Amino acid sequence: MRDITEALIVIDVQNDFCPGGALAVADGDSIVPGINALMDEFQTVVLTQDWHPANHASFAANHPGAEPFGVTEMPYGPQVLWPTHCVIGTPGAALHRDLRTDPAQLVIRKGFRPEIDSYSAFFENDRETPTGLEGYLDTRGITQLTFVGLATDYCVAYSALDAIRLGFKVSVRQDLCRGINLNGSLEEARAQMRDAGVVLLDA
Ligand code: VGL
Ligand code: ZN
Repeated sequence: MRDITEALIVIDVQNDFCPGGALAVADGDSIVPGINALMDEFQTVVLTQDWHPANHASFAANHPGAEPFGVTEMPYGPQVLWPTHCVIGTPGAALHRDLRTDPAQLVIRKGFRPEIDSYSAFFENDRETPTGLEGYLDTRGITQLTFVGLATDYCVAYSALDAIRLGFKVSVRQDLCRGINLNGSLEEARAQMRDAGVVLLDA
């Protein structure tokens, strides 16, 4: 069993990011058994869910003439326009049916404001509007985080980089993550995490 100061953060293991989903990550569901097993090592487990209203600004469908996977400019910077995904209350937004949820003490939902996307479990894409996760971890005395889930190059990487910025010790189990890899985003995210001091682990 890991120390009481450690937590496992399971990012966005939702149907829409798994094969058959609206924003499917190749092999996304293959990490579920390994994540389930890893939960037994941690005294604190947090799950996150991407959780968007239908009119969300990150959806290409809400930008007339725009195609999915294009980029637009938002007040907070460039924003990839995604296929409509993880709409609040839909089956695509549900956690994968085989993912264990009983060991989790907290489920954080993010991206629920129509006008701003949220990749990170800590902050929305303006990098300053908090989700509340930092306060939860701090007040519970947690200082070391292990990240797993989907997608390596977006929500996992943004979360891990914010965690470093906030002063946590951070590992990413790469074997228990899968990436979208849009225009080389996977290699870029790995390099950014490595440079920031994230420990990149494999099985
Ligand atoms: C994600 C793109 C859009 C993710 C969420 O979970 O990595 N990626 N929304
Ligand atoms: Zn999203």
